[in-house]
Amino acid sequence: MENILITGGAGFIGSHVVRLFVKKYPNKNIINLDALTYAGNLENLKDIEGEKNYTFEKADICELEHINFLFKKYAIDSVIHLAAESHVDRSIKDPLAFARTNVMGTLNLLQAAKDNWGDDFTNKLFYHISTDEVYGSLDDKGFFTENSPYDPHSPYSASKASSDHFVRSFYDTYQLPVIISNCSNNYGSYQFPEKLIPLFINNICNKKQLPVYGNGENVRDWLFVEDHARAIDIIFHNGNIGDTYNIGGFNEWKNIDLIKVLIKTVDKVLGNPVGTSDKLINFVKDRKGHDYRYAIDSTKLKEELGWEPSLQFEEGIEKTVKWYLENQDWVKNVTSGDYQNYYKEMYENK
Ligand code: NAD
Ligand code: TDX
Repeated sequence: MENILITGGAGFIGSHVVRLFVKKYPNKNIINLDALTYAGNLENLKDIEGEKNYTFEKADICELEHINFLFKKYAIDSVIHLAAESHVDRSIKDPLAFARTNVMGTLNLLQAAKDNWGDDFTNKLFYHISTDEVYGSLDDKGFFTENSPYDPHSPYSASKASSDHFVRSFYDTYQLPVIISNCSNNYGSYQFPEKLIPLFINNICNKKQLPVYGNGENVRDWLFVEDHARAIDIIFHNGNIGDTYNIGGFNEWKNIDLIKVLIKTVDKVLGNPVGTSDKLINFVKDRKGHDYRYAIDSTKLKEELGWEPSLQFEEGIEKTVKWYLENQDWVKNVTSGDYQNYYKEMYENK
């Protein structure tokens, strides 16, 4: 049986990828490796616990000896690498944590793959999951393509850019079989409520202010997380070794317009009169180095591998809002403890 190591599988996107692979491929062993940081939560995978082809290993990708041990223990054939520090605001406060996990952690995994796979890379693959933020910021025109130059601005995007470069260097230097994909902003179930969409859904439900950075004119390109997981499946199985694939939904929104859709949807689902939560919008100090616009051109993925997003945005947002409202235990669980300190420091003690 093929043994696939998925790192960061207890996080937001990783949990959707693990679930998809465990259910769709009963004849492949899925090993989920995750350090269970504040962002990792095994509750995200409760429905597949106990499946025969699924194993969880608590491990830190920065500990090379442990990673080497696990490569041997499970005779790992391929890696889908999602483990990372992923929140831009946290990277502004603590850039070193991002260099440690995103750069050194990725380099450790590459080194472990190279050392454990020896000279024979037949049926081996190191698939690295990255972000559109490595390409920097766009003005009102144009899109990021696979050939756009790297121009990261935040410590988060700089660390992801660096990890992408290390992945390519292992292909160029050692011919390690690698693929990279760079995706736009994801939304959907199990996203930690530090990111815009789950944070704002939760705040609207609790009648708390909605902190809009700057003038709210920044643009992001949003993709439903299950469409990202499907793209990862297709690229993992059919992508060209050495290639990069951009993943995005051609679905750009100014933050302020997106926030209005969120407010409308939450009010509708809660049965509130139209306009009830509009007054929660609160323009606050801008994020430092805030990138203006991200927009992905995913034509290559569509033309070469036949992937397309499956959902209209309003439909995806309604599904997401309902999920958060129906899963209040999950929300309460992840917003207790340390989250309260984070929230106070970010949004209240200013
Ligand atoms: P997340 O923060 O929800 O999850 C990250 C996971 O990695 C958590 O389970 C955490 O416990 C684990 N982790 C962190 N440090 C670790 C370490 N040292 N060792 C082992 N595990 C560790 O992140 P996400 O939003 O699901 O993002 C997953 C990946 O996708 C990241 O690489 C991110 O850069 C990339 N990405 C995210 C988005 C997005 O919109 N969220 C878009 C494009 C790309
Ligand atoms: O409180 C907020 N107020 C606000 O106006 C927050 C948390 C965000 N914003 C703005 C900043 C961005 O313009 O909303 C936009 C989206 O912010 P985030 O949800 O923090 O996402 P972003 O910074 O765009 O990065 C995300 O997409 C790319 C993920 O966090 C990354 O992991 C991914 O690589």
